[in-house]
Amino acid sequence: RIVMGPNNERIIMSPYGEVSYPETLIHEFVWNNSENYPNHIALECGINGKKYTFAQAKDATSYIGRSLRNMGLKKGDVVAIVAPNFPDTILSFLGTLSGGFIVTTVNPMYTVEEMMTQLLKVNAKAIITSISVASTALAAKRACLSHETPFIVIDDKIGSMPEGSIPFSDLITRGKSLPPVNQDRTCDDIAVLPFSSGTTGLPKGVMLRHRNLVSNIMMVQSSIDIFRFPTNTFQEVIPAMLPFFHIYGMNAQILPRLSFGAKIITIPKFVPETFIDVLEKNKVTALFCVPPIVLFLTASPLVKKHHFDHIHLIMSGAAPLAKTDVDRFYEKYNIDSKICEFRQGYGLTETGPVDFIECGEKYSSIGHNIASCQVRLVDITTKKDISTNGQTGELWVKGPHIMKGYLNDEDATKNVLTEDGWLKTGDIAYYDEDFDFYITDRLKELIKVKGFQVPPAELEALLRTHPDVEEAAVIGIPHERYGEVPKAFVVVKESKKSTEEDIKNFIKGKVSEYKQLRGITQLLSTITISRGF
Ligand code: 4UW
Repeated sequence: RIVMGPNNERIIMSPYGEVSYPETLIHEFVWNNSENYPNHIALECGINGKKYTFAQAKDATSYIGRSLRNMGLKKGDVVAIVAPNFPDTILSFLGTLSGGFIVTTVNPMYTVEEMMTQLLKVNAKAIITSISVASTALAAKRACLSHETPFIVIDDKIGSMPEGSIPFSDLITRGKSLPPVNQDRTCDDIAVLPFSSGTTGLPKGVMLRHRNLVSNIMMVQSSIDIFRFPTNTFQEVIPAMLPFFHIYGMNAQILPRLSFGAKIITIPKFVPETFIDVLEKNKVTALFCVPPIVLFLTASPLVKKHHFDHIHLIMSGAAPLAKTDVDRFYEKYNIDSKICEFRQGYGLTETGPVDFIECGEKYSSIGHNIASCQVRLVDITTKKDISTNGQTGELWVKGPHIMKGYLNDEDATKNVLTEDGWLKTGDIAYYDEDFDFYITDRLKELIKVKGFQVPPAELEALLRTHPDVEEAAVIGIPHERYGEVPKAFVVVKESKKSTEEDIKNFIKGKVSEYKQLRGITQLLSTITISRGF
């Protein structure tokens, strides 16, 4: 398993070998197999039942691309998609790519200020949003983009769209009569710019090429046999409650599963009753979760044994999975762990995202590196490769799935990507005698709340804009349900009178809910104010 590199690096190769993947653009790859099942449902809304077959979805994406070109957008322009999970959100994504553009996915929970920051960093040339988010997205657009920027709204509820917006459905109907777009992009062109703060600092656009996304899907697929292909009598049915804007929802769940013929049932927000309703009404076959949802499965009285009757796979990722939660799950429902398997994945936005998947029953492990993913474990003080199992070091990964770099940020790119292609993850890990890996800690400045990124630097910068604040530092502290929550240490200028409550309120309106220094009772313990140095 170990190959020595030219500079004495100890490279841990994947037990699954090397993967081959097609030189295909991601939006074409997704429909690669669809001619075998054109009339299967590809996308269905878990709220209103709106559906598209594979044939309809594929055509719709082509029409969307044509319409965007027809609006004057040019090859390589960036389109911001700011919408919760709907079938049309996924079609917007694939349609934008088929028009020859780049997508940046924006968290629809963002405040106006957070959206503006991202829109400006990517120089967005169009926005696609949904009615529920439209007023925030419009305010952000008005504040930072030109008046002519197309503002397209997913229009399931007719009549409540902001003035001047373009109904999303028009893109599909008008596109039919427009000429097809020449697919003159290569696999090395950028496809998507999701945002990540990486190992330090503020969120940055992660430049993922078509190649990164396609190779990563095939790296997973050729490593582990988790997924069943459709037949005349069987189709995977997968609820999609993890947000599409985040790389896990995007390229570890929705796009790969769609490309292998699954039916995706979109859930715009994880509301327990909505989720249970989807489980009741559908023969769901696989669940993609973050640890708080695994906890929900084990703890909520709404979840019943029969909900798992057709489920053969439960994936978890984006934050550490507690073995006790998995044990409790099997105990509570008395389900055979060989029939309904738990799998933990590990990865990063910067790696498109999957690097590791656990395939046995070591539930606290992230398992082996997947096909074509090379790994090094580097001692954080000596900077030499770890040579024995059980010792911790920083995890480095390499392969065809690694990002090109951070958009317009060479320094940040150099900090994480070495010249010979190794990505420093900022995570601390060790491996056991079977080369199963375990994440033990984070070296980088990142807090994960329910699997979502909360960059401490962002909160610290905001706190410092408060007139009474002298200095501020933010860390993550463990939280029973969310994994971690942000805690601030704030030094208030001498003679100033701001209270914990004032500072909490100051932050409140400026960042999305999950980034806030939390709840009143928690706040007393999550924010410590000391006066003067
Ligand atoms: N255990 C401990 C884990 C784990 C973890 C991620 O927001 P990002 O950039 O990206 C993600 C990606 C999630 C993901 C990848 C592959 C996969 O198979 C899967 O689930 C099936 C999910 O969240 O945050 C990256 C950071 O999140 C932490 C770790 O610190 C990493 O650098 N992280 N997965 N299983 N920590």
